[in-house]
Amino acid sequence: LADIRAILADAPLYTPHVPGTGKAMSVRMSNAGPLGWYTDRAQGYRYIERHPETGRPWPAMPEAGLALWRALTGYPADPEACLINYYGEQAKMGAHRDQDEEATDAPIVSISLGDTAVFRIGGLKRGGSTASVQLASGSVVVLSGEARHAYHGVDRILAGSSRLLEDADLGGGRFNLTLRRVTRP
Ligand code: MD6
Ligand code: FE
Repeated sequence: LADIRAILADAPLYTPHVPGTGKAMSVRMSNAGPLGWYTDRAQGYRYIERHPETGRPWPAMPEAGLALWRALTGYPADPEACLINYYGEQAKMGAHRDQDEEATDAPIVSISLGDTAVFRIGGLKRGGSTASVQLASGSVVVLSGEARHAYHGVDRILAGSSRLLEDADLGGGRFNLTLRRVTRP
């Protein structure tokens, strides 16, 4: 949490917008590492090297995240992006697949802090059967193999289920960090 606070002091949360419609997402985002995931109305989903509002390079990837990646994935290269998602009480994330990375063989490691998320995961095609999993604070999920390319999303946040972010200026909510290898090593 201290690492996240330091990252956000340099690279503030921004509101991403869906390509085409330009609709604001309910989740606010920032990144650490050489690359950061970003989306806006005109150019859509992509990885960029600088914060879209400050113009500064993203802050360094937190060492604790790197250590988790190395311990859990066995992937022969380090992650290049640590996407930070912040969910307020009303935020959610629609079903999607993560497919903006060239390193399609690399797992994605997810770390959850704060309020519990009702996470939903399905299969490789939209509209199949899905499973609901609660991700409480401290949960770490590795999506690898076929699951790396499965549809998933966050139905809702269980507001008040954790006190971890209670006295941050955010006043509650949830952080989810996802570590990603973007380019092919
Ligand atoms: C979230 N997670 O937990 C959203 N993506 O807030 C994701 O979208 C996600 O957990 C790829 C791999 C793991 C994830
Ligand atoms: Fe995702």
